[in-house]
Amino acid sequence: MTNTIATPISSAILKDLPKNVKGPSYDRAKLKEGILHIGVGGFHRSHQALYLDDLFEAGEPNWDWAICGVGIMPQDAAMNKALKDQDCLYTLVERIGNKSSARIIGSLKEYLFGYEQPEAVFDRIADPAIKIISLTATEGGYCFHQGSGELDLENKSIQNDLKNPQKPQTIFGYLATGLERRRKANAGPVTLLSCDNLQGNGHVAKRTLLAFCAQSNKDLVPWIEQNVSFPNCMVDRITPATTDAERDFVRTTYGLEDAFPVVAEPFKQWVVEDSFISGRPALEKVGVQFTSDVAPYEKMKIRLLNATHSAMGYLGYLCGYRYIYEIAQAPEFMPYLKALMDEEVTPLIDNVPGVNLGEYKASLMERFANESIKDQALRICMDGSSKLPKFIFPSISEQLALNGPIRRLTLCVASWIRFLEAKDEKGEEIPIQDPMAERLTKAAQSGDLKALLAMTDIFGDLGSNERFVKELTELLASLHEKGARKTLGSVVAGK
Ligand code: CS2
Repeated sequence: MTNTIATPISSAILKDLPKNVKGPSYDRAKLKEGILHIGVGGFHRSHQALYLDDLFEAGEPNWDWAICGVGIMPQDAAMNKALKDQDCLYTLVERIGNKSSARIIGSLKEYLFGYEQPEAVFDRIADPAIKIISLTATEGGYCFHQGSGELDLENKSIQNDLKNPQKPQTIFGYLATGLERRRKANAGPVTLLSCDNLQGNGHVAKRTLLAFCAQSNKDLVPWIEQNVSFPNCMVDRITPATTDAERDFVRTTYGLEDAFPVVAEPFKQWVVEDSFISGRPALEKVGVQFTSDVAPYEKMKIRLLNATHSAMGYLGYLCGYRYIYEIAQAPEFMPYLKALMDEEVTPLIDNVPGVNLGEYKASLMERFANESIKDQALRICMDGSSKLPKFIFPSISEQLALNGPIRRLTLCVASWIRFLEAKDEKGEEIPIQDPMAERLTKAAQSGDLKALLAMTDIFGDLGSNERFVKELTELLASLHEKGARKTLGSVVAGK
């Protein structure tokens, strides 16, 4: 913490911002909420909220698409307080090299803390002015079983929501109660736009929501089928978690006191399937790509960017690195990451219209190496139980079916399992953040690989593939016997 005197963010400072900070030039009072967004974290605020802010800057007739943000997790209390204290304004800083630019984003008009006021969220879902409900619920937030692909009805939070529809814990409980109210109020159709890193995120959202409603509100199922559209989309922007370092940076560089700024890389991308049942903002004016088939973009992004992130995160952490840029710049990692992308993932990627995969991969390596955003390895290592099944396992399964190479991808799985043992090579504790941490760490520490792989809700049927199990066993043994660096060296050497 530094002692610089800084101006707290609020509407009042917008007319007199520091010279090096941009703010909304449009009149926020004119904005009306047309989008309800569940999951207002760093990513939503660096991505969707920015695109809308850009759109409002572009002028009329777009004023009906402001965002009403919603937080449903107890840990959203800090965001709730920050946004309420700051009139829903926050600083978005883009950083690369020694350049940075800051801007106050005005597209978020209101924030509802559903954890404390679920009724307010249900009512807003039923408000006819809301035409789009968008989601960043994280990969785990859709609660589906990896083996069957179906909603996991055994999940404790899902069971809570089926029993307590007025005090839900998951997106499904909020959506079911809110949409039931919308149906009864005759408030019209609505789009449910998932913005999570899942292939076919719209399909997943539809399948899981309908499965939930089949248990909770049967009559709602046909209404949803006719009145809700579920576009798929690919979203991309590397956005580290906000820490005191970002708050200090905003204070010292821009003279602003922001309880929850967000720092991101300059790159951003959004490719969206154009199926919005109740209309949509003209986001094509500000760089969003609308298309009829998002699948190739999603697959490319998730299997290359997110997968390589995971491979860097676990193994990099075990090697003693704490930031993604350090790992991306480490000479010993480069050939590993390149071979993982080129040999094990690229052959699985279909032609992506307008994209040269070679250039795409080179740009990923540059983005990973961005040292000024200081993306944390531990942010990437969070929630492995829901990330690996989406980012890594599908490529392994597809390569197994082709009898293709899986060594580097399997090293990522072995590193994750070694990471889950929760003690590093120096005997220091590894902080595991995963809703399944207890179960996974117990199995990883007992060295019972069979028991781990038997968790089909995570591993699907990978545990029954002999070749995969053999390679995983070897790599895990090497991580224990030789350590992370030497194991990386042997995999790079083709051993
Ligand atoms: C990361 C993503 O969490 C992760 O594992 O790979 O958050 C990544 O930074 C974003 O998807 C980039 O668009």
